[in-house]
Amino acid sequence: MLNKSFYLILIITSIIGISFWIGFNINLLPEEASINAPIYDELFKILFIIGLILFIGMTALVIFSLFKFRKKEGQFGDGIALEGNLSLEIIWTVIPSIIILFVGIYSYNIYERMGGMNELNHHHENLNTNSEKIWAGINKINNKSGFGQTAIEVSAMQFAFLFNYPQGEFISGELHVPVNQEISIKMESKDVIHAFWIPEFRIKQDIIPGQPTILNFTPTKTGKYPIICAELCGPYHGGMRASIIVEEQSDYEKWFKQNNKINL
Ligand SMILES: [Cu+2]
Repeated sequence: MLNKSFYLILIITSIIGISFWIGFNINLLPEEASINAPIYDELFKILFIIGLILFIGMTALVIFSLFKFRKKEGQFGDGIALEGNLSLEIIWTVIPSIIILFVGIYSYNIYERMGGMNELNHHHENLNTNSEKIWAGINKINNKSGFGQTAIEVSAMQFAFLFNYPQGEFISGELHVPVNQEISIKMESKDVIHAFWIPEFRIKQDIIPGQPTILNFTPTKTGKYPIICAELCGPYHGGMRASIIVEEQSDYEKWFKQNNKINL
């Protein structure tokens, strides 16, 4: 008996150990290119490890059962009927409840740290929003009122994104932003629900007709990253993509000057 539980503990410990090792050493996500990314990835790692423990544990149990409970020679029927197992039922109710509760609270904490729980409707100095209500989004992480230095308006329509730079009064098909600076985007849809998603930044927000939403983020790496519509919005939804170009401050200013329609 002691032998049996010893092996059981050994197997469970090694499954947990292997899951943690894979979780911390194998990265399935694209590169981290904004200050939101490392925060989000913490949660992903934990979810990945929980998933691995379940997957490896279940697979091991199925393989074990295939051999252990094979039909024996001369065996007919299914054996004695079993009715209920209170301790087993308590275990498989309590453990998942604890896991779900932990994931829920931890997700809330991550969303809060990314600025998702911050008040959205204080003064927006840089955008002519008047008293327009912002319905949803991610605010600045430091929860300072107002928009970041670089304020950009995003229009989404079937099947494109357009980027309006109010400070230069021009519209671009590509989103250019300076690196290591807080960017604020206000998003509106011309038709149906779209979503603004940059996988490398780990941010995503719905764009809803008649209900403006915002996103605040700070890119940390220069480069070109995809902007993807993540809400099935029509037959060419799959082609609704744009690019965000994160560049050094000087390159960004050069690009901005080339496009600027004010003070020419
Ligand atoms: Cu779309």
